[in-house]
Amino acid sequence: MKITRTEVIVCSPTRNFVTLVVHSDQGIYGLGDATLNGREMAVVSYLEEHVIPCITGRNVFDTEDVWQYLYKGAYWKRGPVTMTAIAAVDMALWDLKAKALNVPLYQLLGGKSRERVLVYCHANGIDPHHTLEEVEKHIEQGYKAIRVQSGIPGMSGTYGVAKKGEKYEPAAPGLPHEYEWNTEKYLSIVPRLFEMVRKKFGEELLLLHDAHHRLSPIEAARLARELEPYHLFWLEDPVSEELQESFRLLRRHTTTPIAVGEIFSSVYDCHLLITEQLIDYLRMTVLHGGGITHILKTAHLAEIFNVRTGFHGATDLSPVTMAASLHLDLSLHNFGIQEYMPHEPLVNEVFPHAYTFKDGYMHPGDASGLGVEINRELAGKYPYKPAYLPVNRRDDGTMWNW
Ligand code: EZ4
Ligand code: CO
Repeated sequence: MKITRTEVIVCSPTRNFVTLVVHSDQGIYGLGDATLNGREMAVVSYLEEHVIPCITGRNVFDTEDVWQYLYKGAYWKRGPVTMTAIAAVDMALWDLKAKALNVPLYQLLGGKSRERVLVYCHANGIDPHHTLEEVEKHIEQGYKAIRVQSGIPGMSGTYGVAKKGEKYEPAAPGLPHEYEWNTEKYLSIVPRLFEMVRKKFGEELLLLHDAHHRLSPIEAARLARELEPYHLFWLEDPVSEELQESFRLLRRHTTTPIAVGEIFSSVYDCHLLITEQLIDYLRMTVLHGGGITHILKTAHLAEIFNVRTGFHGATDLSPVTMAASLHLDLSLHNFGIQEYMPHEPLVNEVFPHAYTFKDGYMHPGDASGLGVEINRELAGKYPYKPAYLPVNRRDDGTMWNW
């Protein structure tokens, strides 16, 4: 089966998505997500100018060779733009292969290791009391695991938290907004927040928290230690992820489990974290981590070193990535948990899909391939709109991580 024609579709049904459609000479096609939040058009150009001309005519089944050709053949390796573009091609080819064989993708990844996929949702409030209300709502919806984030009184706007009554969406139209950041205020509120949550909802609920790379290693160690009595499922992105060695310091000080990696783009961002067992959960996604071919290798390495997966699943990943993640989650033996931030109904209309949610668990469905379609006509009604994540400044005016 040969690749004949490849299209890139950019649309913005409430937020931007880039989708690759790879057609074959057997009349079927595969879908790949190519969305790099806030840098969408760089991937479009990389694909259209440099990738698509090189893959036309290749055999759809040769996913390993195509991957190596795009990665090693480019001379310029790694980086989020490159790896997202390669991932889009790779996902689309695996989708095509599974469709051609008429099996759901997970059957090509080792079959089922479990019957359903544990997911966690987000509960965000403008202050701790509002956050408790949000936790309660999500428990009522059936969630067994909840990421808890709260606005910090005295700080205008906190990343990861929507204004009261609004739905949380990380990217905003126009140029980047600016938020304030104050580490001391943050560090003093978070342990109190989790104390309140445990008191109100008991021990059984799985609790997670995301520090969004904002702490120094020793600050992160303090927070992780102070959170120990509340038994978190994980503390995510405690420190900036660029320096893998930072995690050594953190690990020496705490038994709170650590997750990191949603912005990693290859195994070379996390090989030390995995082989030294400095983390418990790896968040690198199938989308920003080079596709199914590369995430499989990385996840298998992690399995050997007792690190589990906890794939990124925010709304900036399209339903195509959500489906790919769920097929991996069902089959990888060292799966830990899957993030699930439901898309707006309009996004689900543009990308009809076979995956389902029930009682805190998801399933990729048994449609062949990834089990996702794209409604081109509807997608065409929502053209690309520039949007960015906010930037953060400390109160002394210097830039801090998002
Ligand atoms: O901020 O995907 O764990 N999840 C997250 C996300 C990210 C967004 C960035 O666009 O940190 O909410
Ligand atoms: Co995160």
